[in-house]
Amino acid sequence: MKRVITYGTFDLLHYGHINLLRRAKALGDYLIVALSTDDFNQNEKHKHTYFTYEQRKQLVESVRYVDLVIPERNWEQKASDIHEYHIDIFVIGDDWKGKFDYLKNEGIEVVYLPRTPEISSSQIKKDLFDSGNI
Ligand code: C2G
Repeated sequence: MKRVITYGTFDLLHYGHINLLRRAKALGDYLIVALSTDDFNQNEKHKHTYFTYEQRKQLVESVRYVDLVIPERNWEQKASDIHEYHIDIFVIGDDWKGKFDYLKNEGIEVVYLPRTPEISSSQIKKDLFDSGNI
């Protein structure tokens, strides 16, 4: 049983996120998503999300590729998560390429997947604003 983990905010869940989750799951048998909490988004990632953690959790849990959603509370928890959840593969989009190579020291694979072009939560908000729909 190959266990995969990925991390993110996943606000305004869109097909770029789904593409990531689908490919991440395809690398193993069990996919955990560590979902950034509201505090972590605001204080560390400086992201203002449209949906709250609970709302984003409900959405991500409904994705067929996701087996478990846990909170991502800080930048430092990844190494301990890997041991706590017996992870074999860490996956994230290639906008983070190289940033998490240190996790290989925990004895796991680190995989950066190409991002889906032209879609992002901030782009959705901008397009809606520009179109006068909000
Ligand atoms: N993603 C993607 N294609 C897009 C948008 C996002 O592949 N068009 C991927 C990102 O690369 C990431 C995941 O979807 O792997 C979630 O995206 P975000 O919510 O923007 O994640 P981020 O804020 O980068 O959080 O500790 C790691 C951070 O929590 C990662």
